[in-house]
Amino acid sequence: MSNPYQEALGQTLIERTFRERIVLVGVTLGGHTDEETEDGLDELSLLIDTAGADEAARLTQRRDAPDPAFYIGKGKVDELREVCLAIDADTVVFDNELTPGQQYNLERALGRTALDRTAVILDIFAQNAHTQEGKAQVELAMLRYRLPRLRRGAKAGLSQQGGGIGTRGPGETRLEVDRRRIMRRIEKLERDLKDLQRTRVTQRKGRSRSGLASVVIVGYTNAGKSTLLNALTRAGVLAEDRLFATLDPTTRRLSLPGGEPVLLTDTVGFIRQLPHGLIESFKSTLEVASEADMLVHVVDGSSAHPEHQITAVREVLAEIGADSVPEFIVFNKADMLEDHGASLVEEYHGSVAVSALQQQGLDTLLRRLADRMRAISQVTELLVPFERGDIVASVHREGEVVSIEEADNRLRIRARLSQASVGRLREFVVDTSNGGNLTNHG
Ligand SMILES: Nc1nc2c(ncn2[C@@H]2O[C@H](COP(=O)(O)OP(=O)(O)OP(=O)(O)O)[C@@H](O)[C@H]2O)c(=O)[nH]1
Ligand SMILES: [Mg+2]
Repeated sequence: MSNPYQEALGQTLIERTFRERIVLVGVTLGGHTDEETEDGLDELSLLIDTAGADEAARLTQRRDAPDPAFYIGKGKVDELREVCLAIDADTVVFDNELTPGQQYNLERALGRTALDRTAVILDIFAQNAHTQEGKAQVELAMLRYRLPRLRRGAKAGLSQQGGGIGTRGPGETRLEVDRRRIMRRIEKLERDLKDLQRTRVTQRKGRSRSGLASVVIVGYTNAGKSTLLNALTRAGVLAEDRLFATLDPTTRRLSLPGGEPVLLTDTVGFIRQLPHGLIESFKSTLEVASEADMLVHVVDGSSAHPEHQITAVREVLAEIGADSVPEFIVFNKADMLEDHGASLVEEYHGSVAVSALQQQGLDTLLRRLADRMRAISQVTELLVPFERGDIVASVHREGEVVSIEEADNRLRIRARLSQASVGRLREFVVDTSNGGNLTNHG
C-alpha cells in the first residue's frame, strides 16, 4: 500500500510489498533496567507488526550513554551486521531515538536501512490517517522528521536512491531542490492546518453554546477507548487489535444517570515516548483533551504494567497542557483479570474497572462519571500543611484546582472535587458553613 505523502517524499519508511524482516535493537542506558528494555522491545515488536513487518531477531546492549556515532558500540555494530547477514534481515529498528547522523552512519556500516521507533510510529500514523486534517498532520510530522535526514545525505553526497558517490544519484543541487520543496510544503501544511483549526474553534464555540460539558476519552493506544465509546453510545467507531487504529476524533452525546447529557469524544491514543514532532503536528487534535471538562483515562488493566501506561499517558497530557483537567481512571479489559480489576481499583482511588467489550461495569462507570461531573460545579476549600505535597498532588489529580494561596503556614486550596474525594480528604476540608474552621472528624 502506498501513501500519496510518502510518494511525495520519493520513498516509504517501510516497504509493504512484502513483509520485511527486521532486527530490533534495544539499549539499556544507565539508570534503566534490562526488563525495561525488553518491555520496550516487546512494544516495538507490536508496532512493527502493526506497520506490516516481522521481527526476525533482537539484539540488546548495556551502555552508560549512547555512542555518538552509532548509538551502540563499534563491536556491537559488527555483531549486528553479522546477524543481519545470517538471517537475511532487510532493516534494523532501534527502540531508542537515533540522530540523523547515527542513522546515516549505521546505514553505511550495515548496508541496510536503519530506523528508529519514531519512524515506525510515523509509518503507522500514515497508514491510519483518513480525514483531511489527520492526513495533513501526519504528512507534516513526516516531513519534519525527513528534513534533517535529507540534509545529512546531501552533505555526504550519498544517494538515498542507491546511486552512491560519483554515480548518477541525486547530487547536492538535486537535494537542495528537494529540501526547498519540502520546506515549502511544510509551510503550506502549517497554513492549511491553521485554517482547519479556525473552523474547529468555531464549531467548538457552537458546542459550548449548547451548554454541554465535554468529556474526552484518553489513554494508551489499544487500551479500548473506541470500544468504550461504542459501548456507551453505539458510535460505531472502528475498534481493532492494532496500535493507533484511531487518529481522528469522534464525538457523541451521552446521557448520564440523573444528570445533564455530556459530549463524549474518542481520540488518538498515546504511547511511551510519543514522538515530539507528532505531538507538535497533532496539536489541534490533542487540544480537545486540554479543553475538556473531564478526562476519562482508559487503562488496559490486562497489560503487563498498567502503572507504566498511566505514567506515559500522564506525561503526554502534561506536554499538551491537559494535566490540570480532572482525570477519571477506568481500568478496562477487566474480563481478562482474575480479580476483575479489584486490586487496581483499590490502588487507584476513585477509579472503576469495566469490560467495554463484554459491557460489564458500565452502570457503575456512568454513575461515577455523573457524580464527578456534578462535583465540577461545587467548590470545596481545604487547608493543607506545606509538607503534604502528596495531598496537593491528589487534589490536582482528582479534581480541578480553582485557587491556591498561603494561609497560616498552610496552603488554602479551593477545588472542585467529587463527593468521594471530599470524603477521603475530609481531615483537610474546611467546613465553610462553620465560619471557615476545620471540621473535626476525629
Ligand atoms: N478482552 C477485552 N478486550 C477488549 C476490551 N475492550 C477492548 N478490547 C480489545 O482491545 C483492542 C483495542 O480496542 P480499541 O477500542 O480499538 O482500542 P483503542 O484504545 O481505541 O486503540 P487505538 O485507537 O488503536 O489507540 C480490540 O481488539 C478490542 O476488541 C475489553 O473490555 N476486554
Ligand atoms: Mg481507537
